[in-house]
Amino acid sequence: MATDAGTAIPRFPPGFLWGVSTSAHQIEGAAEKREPSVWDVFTAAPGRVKDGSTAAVACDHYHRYREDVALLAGLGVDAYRFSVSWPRVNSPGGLDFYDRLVDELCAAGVRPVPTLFHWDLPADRDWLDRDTAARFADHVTVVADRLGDRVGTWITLNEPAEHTLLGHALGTHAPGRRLLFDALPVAHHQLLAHGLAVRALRAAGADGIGIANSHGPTWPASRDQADLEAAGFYDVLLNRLFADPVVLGAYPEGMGDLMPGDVESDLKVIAEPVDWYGVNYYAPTRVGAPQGTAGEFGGVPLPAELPFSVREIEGRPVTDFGWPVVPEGLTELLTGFRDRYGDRLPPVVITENGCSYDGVDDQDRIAYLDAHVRALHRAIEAGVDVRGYFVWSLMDNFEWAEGYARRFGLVHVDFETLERTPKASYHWFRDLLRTQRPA
Ligand code: GBH
Repeated sequence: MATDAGTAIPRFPPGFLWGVSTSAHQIEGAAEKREPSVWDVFTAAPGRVKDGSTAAVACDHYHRYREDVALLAGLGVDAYRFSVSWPRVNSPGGLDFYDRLVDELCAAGVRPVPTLFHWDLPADRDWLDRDTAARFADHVTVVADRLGDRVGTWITLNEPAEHTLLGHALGTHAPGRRLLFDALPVAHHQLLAHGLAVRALRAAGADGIGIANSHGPTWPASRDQADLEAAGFYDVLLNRLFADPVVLGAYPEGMGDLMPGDVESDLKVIAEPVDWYGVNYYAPTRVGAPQGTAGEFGGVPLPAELPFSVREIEGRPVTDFGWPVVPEGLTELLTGFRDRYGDRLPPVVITENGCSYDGVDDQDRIAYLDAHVRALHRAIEAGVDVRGYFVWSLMDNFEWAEGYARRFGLVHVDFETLERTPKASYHWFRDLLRTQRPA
């Protein structure tokens, strides 16, 4: 994979932002100190999470955030991407937690980068309701008013594509709906929420605003017309449906007609200019025409009636999750974005990249990250304006429907004792950051 491993990683441009990411529901715990989210309701029902676990305690970051900020400082990152739990902000004293966290980060010299929604919707809200978009903007205003004096970089939403697909189309994530294509309003309402959030942030005097969308190249299974068409449709559904409205102010051809409400006027809100565009990258997807089974998406079996099928990418190492390791997919994705969106594409930040492997001596994670950082540098050399790179994740955490079985962290967490142990990859990333900016 990393054929050039061993030679030094090239120097990134001055001011390039290095960071790590987490999300509230996956690390905080202290569930009793906040209102329930759709994820609390979802995981309370049996059979939803593989190991039967919940995020009631998770990494207990709510109580251990000082220790975790010390780990960030030891790593030497410029920035820390975390998420603000909307149900916690709704609870008495909830915002105080983020106030303390931001203070601690600032004192440690780490830039706070809050995401305002990372899938933990208050249990009494619903993305099928248009009104949720407006209520989200209210939440954003409350957070910005409180933290805005110390926060200069904001993320509206995390991966509305995955939240739509897994949560509302396939039902393997909260809230567990299986609406297939009837889930499309959930995508539109989240995009509208994004646009309203950008406006709310600007009104609160904030800038440095972006979104974190998940993207990966779609590889057609063959050059046959049927495979090309199926792959094209998949690409529209998972990539362009979420990038085009934000970057171009338009839905891909035919998709706007499937969305609710006054789509043209909503698109003006959705296209509210952002300062940068966040990309979460894990792997490409190989897609062909429908066949007997539709394959899997990130380990989730797809229903056979879909107009495409996801095929295995052969001849590649896979992570513990079974996802193929394809670093050059990151270069391809970013140069493809530049070619498609041209001058309309804002500066890009990689807001997530990482892999699940077990073990504290995680040489496989080091190989993955090393190869992806090099692939990112190649995109910069090819002229893509990339301003930052965040590893998913700072520490092992609650990996949604997989429970605690998948470990994405640079820091190992023992979920019995909650003890944190930096892995080999933590030391590797720390050393990389040192060589990227010598004294
Ligand atoms: C992100 O989701 C989330 O933002 C984060 O909360 C989560 O913990 C993290 O990633 C790790 O899962 O089957 O090879 O085609 C990303 C989810 C990543 C799921 C790419 C589908 C397809 C890989 N997506 N994946 S593959």
